[in-house]
Amino acid sequence: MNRQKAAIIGCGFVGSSTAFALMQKGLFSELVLIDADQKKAHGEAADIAHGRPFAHMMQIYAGDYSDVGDCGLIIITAGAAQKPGESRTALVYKNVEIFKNIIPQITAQNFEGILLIVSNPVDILTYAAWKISGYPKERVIGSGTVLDSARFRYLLSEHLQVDSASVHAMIIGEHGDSELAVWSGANVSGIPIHDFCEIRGHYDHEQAMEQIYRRVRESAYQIIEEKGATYYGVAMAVTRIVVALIRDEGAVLPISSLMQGEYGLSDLCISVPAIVGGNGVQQVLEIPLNEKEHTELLHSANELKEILQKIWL
Ligand code: 6V0
Repeated sequence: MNRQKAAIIGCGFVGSSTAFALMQKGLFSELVLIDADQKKAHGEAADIAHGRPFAHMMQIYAGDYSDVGDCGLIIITAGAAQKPGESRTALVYKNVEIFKNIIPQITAQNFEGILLIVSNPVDILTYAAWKISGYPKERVIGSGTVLDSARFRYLLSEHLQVDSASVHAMIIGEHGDSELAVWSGANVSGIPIHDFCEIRGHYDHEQAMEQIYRRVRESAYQIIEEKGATYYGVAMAVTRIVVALIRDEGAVLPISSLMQGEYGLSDLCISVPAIVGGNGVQQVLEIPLNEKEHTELLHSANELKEILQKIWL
């Protein structure tokens, strides 16, 4: 296996933006782009390759499944995307069928690396990829609520006028309408969020919490309404996960992975904080949640379970 070689399957808005972001990180020496529309994959590869003199040495080219066997990482961004007003779960049947086509073509190549799923609904498709591939659970990761948590930290940082890197806060659960904000653990450099709000002159906690959470949840809908798709934010979120994997960081990120008893959940993929390193998911963490948050997490898991019961894998 060549850990410096990766593939992206699906070169639409999200796949090509991710390739562009990865080119600038200099993590890989070889990046293969695969799409059902080969012409598109070729065009995206050429466009990004032309920026190489300003970035890092990396071969980027349009390929096919015969190129993925020795990859250390495959990122899947193929599939239908949300239309204005459409929920992520509405994509499920179409995209599960696409995964039934893609995953066996990967396993046929004796791929031994990590599968990183980005297509929506990401928690359902991460479970589908795990189930169809038969790979160990640590090797199948969904981008989960890494993007939602970034949106959350960004909005909190705007509210409080501090650097978003100093804001520690997470969205967990489904990457979708039933996700929840872990307010009980949110802090700015160790100062509990409500205390920090007061330091910055904000006392309207209930109202601000509701508004910020609503804006996080509605971000994708709003952007899709305004420009048709979301891709730069997710490309940066995916790049963050890839850095953790390739540099074997042991970073704690709210990715989607298989639950086996954590939080009382099992046999589904959902986003909760996990330690992410070179071999994928090193450990799922059970962070402290208050009663309301725990109930909301169980509700979110139930929503996913209901969808899983309706699909055949
Ligand atoms: P897009 O621009 O329509 O691109 C999808 C691409 O997939 C197209 O180029 C298709 O040709 C290709 N494709 C379809 N079927 C196959 C197949 N069987 N094999 C190979 N390629 C195929 O969509 P976009 O890039 O905007 O979105 C891609 C997926 O990412 C969607 O499911 C989105 O909902 C999802 N997103 C996930 C996010 C996350 O945080 N996890 C965020 C944003 C979008």
